[in-house]
Amino acid sequence: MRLTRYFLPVLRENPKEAEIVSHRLMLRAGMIRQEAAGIYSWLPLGLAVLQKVGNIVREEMNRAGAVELLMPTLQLADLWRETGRYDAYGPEMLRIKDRHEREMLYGPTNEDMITAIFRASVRSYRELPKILYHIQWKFRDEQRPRFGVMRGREFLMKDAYSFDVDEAGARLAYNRMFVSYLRIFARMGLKIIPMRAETGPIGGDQSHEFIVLAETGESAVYCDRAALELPTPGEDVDYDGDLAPIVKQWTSLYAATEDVHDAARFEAETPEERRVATRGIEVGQVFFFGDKYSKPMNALVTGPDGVDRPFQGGSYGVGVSRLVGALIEANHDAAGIVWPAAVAPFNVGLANLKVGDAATDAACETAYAALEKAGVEVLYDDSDDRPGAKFARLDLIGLPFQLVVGPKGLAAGKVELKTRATGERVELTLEEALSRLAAA
Ligand code: 5CA
Repeated sequence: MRLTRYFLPVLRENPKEAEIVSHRLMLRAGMIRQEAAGIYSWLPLGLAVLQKVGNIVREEMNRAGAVELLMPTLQLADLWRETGRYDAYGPEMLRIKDRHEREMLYGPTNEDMITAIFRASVRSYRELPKILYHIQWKFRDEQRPRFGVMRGREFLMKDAYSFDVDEAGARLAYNRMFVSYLRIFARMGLKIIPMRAETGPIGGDQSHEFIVLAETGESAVYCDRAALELPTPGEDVDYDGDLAPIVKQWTSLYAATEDVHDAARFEAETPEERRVATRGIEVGQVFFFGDKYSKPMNALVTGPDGVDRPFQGGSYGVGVSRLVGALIEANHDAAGIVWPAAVAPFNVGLANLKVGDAATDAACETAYAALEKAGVEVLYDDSDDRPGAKFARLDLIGLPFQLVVGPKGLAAGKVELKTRATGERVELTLEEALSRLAAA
């Protein structure tokens, strides 16, 4: 992508409304624009990251055997009346009427709708187990939307739903999703800790929140430092095998959110030097809720014994748009964002230090074409801004590598390759630089 063709409205000043670093950097780097409280446009750079995050979630859901579908954002109130949630949900639910005065709502979650989808076609335990998911915008009219995309009103969520004939099956589905979450966040370079949590309006008797430790997080959390060193299951993890030992390993150390924290237990179970009391960002939450939705909605399956009973369910959410903010909280420095490669909007920023200089332009065009051909995503700064402005902008938007091409270096046969995370710069021939980037 050529910068002169792109849309990257970076801000020079620090926006006053931004209280935390990720919000400030997302606004400054031209990733988002606020349209109303807690409602954002995703500008091209922000959208590129949002899509990378969404794709990692999708790949890992598919690997774990979940199947993607897409449900609408707008839902009928009557559907939610079947489970009693239309009245229970309160002012966080955005209620709307269509032209026929039919009551509708902008979905804050989809348990009720997926249960209706299931009820319409599944009859027998032979069709189970199943896990269905979608990645769709949600709306929750949060009392205090804040911190940019971290607590928005409109936000992108991956929500998965599991269907099993009995509780033992549902616990297996929970484990599958639990392990897949460990992989999702590790692939993004995030250290997370699963913590016991309350179930809130989703309900059920078992739940874990997946928490990124961060001082700017919204929840107070308590955990054992040793959890940060646990191994992530590999790509070859057998989702049809026994996942209970992995889940047990990750849930045996003390880790709890404020709502369920038990100070006496924390002290008894955790050696003092390993006790961490800090704050965290909840990037995902998994719930086992049994027949909470299937029972009132009469979504029955015939078991092997010939008896019909409500299916046993769970739901599994990932805050896709919140993750973009959480990733910045975990990856930034004084100059700006430092994207982990897996979610970077481009791999390389190519800076032409003297647009109009024939040799520099030619070298940049060669580099640009070669990188694109090698499948390396590159943002080519072909603007006529001063070098200082180019460097500052590239540091701000945080691409993993900067390839800097100027007339002086070229005269000596060299370009400069900078690694954003370490600040390391090396002088190389253009060919060397290109082959390093193609291999990175
Ligand atoms: N139906 C269940 C799971 S599928 C559910 O709604 N779970 S949830 O309420 O925990 O939300 C799932 C994830 O969405 C949360 O872990 C969080 O990362 C994200 N999320 C929730 N509310 C917001 C919000 N207001 N802004 C941004 N992300 C949010």
